[in-house]
Amino acid sequence: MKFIDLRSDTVTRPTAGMRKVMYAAEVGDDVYGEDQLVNKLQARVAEMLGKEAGLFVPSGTMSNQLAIRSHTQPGDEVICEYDSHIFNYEGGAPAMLSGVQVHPLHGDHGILASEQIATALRPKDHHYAQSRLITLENTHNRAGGVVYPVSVIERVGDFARENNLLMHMDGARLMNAVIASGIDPAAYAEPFNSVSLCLSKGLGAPVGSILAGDSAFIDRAHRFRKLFGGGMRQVGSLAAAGLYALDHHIERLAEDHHRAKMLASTCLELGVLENDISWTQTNIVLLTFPRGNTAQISRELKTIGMLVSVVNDHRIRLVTHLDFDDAELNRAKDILKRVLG
Ligand code: TLP
Repeated sequence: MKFIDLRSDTVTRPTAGMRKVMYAAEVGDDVYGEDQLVNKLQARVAEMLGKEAGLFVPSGTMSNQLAIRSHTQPGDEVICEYDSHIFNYEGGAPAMLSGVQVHPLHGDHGILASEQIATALRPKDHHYAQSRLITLENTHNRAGGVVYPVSVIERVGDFARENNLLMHMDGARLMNAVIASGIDPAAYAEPFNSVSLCLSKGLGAPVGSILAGDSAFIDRAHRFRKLFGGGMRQVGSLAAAGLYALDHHIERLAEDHHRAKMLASTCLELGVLENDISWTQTNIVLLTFPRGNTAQISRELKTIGMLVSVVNDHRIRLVTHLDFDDAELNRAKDILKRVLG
């Protein structure tokens, strides 16, 4: 039986076209800066985000952690959202790799407003950790793929500038936000000192993220990439996959969003959609259940061919992606009705 795999948009396999460019890629040693495809990919993403430079790194986690390490000193404080990936899913790395303290705030569906961030700002007093960095996640994964309103980001940016704080965007799924809103990636990125964009989520590349920022920042991040063990050698074939993803897999994210909406409306009919359907804005659907049921439901879904993510004891996540087509959508709706109807 072929499973319908909705655990994440990271589960996609390179398409035939992508494999072809990977096979044909000319490679060089990127630690020497000699891999031309890596250089091209870094420059292309930096330009797309309106930043001076980019750095190819193995994962979204490394990208976020390099940003934190490069922006902060040990003992600083990083303000983030309570459900953010940085706070929940990166193994406590800010404490371990950067020696910083994380100050999480509960957003509204993952969205932090500047007024709320203002309440977290530490006084300039030796009792306190020094607030240094604000991180925002766009789209917000645990909130269900919610798109950050650009006006909210701009106000947070003004607040950060007025208070001498730096800004990092975890834009693992930034292109989903771009396609859902029609807003230019550079407009989203403008208030941020750094942006991390994943190629291995909705964009369908097998590996890699790009961290972008100004040249001095990227130079620092480059040093920390080496120190964290992320210097890579002949990775042009991975960069080729990333370039292919940028050429072929951005516009099509709209299909993933449409299929997510279709799944959400089935879940709504079944009474298990967590939020109002207007919150299903991109490729993530959150399902809600009485506490304690989710592991059992996930096992039942698996028995008849569907894989999902159990987020916790009352929430299941479905993520649509490149390898999930209309035929699978119809099958997925049937499976959901059979198990949850
Ligand atoms: N998210 C994964 C899991 O770790 C939860 C997923 O399946 O969604 N930022 C955000 C917003 C992410 O969702 C992820 C991956 C990352 C960073 C980290 O990327 P990787 O897995 O490349 O380290």
